Amino acid sequence: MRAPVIMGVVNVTPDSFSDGGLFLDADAAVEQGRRLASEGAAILDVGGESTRPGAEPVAEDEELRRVLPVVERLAAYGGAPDVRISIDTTKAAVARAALGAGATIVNDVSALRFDPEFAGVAAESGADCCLMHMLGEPRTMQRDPRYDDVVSDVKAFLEERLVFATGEGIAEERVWLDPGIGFGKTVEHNLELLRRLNEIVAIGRPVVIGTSRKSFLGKLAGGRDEGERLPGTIATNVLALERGATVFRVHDVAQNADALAVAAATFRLDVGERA
Ligand code: PMM
Repeated sequence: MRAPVIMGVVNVTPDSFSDGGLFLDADAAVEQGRRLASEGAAILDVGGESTRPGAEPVAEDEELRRVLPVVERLAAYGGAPDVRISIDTTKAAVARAALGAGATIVNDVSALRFDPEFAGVAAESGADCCLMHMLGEPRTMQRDPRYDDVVSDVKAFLEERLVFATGEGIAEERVWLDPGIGFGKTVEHNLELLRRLNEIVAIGRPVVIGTSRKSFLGKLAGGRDEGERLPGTIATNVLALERGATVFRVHDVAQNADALAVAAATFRLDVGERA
């Protein structure tokens, strides 16, 4: 089992900051990133395209316009000495530009499936590369998702993507895997993946888990709104740590960091180790 690493979410989408206006959005995102780093995030995950259920794709130039200034400024001074920047994108051009601006991790929720040039960009850069499972695409993924056995299906998918990635020249030790909580999954699918997360961990690569504020937590807690899902988020993260997850993608860094510090100390893990 590895020490937990916290990845703080920095979404630069029009709905993520209420002020409106691009300049304000960038300023707010940078400020948010620095705060999350000071609260204990070892990684800041910058994203300019919403992947929520039903979300429409964003054009490449618009995505670049949103994320690039934020990556540049956070990479120059992220608010903590050794904070790393991750770019949450499915587009090779956005990944390339972000890596050029100082990002050292690519987080592709399509696991190299949406853009044929993505794997090459990741391979060339030597960046760490997170590959996530998603059934279908964000616009339609929550329409009646079905699996034979969700854990075996997701595991087989991630194993296949790992083989594909290494075949494209991405070093195996650079690959992280993510079961994609909420991406084409019912409440029961998400719970089964958490319950049997050790089977995904058994692939042998670091596992990233992103439950933060997701809708299944609201449903399970009697209909909680997004801002009221932190206790549910913490419960899932502690369980995921126990089952061997390494990277925890969260919006509320300080509170998750405390919970994971206590859980990690109980498991005798070295808390606060950087990825
Ligand atoms: N979830 C979202 C976006 N990017 N990346 C990874 N690796 N894992 C996730 O679970 C994940 C992700 C959607 O969440 P948000 O809209 O709250 O950022």
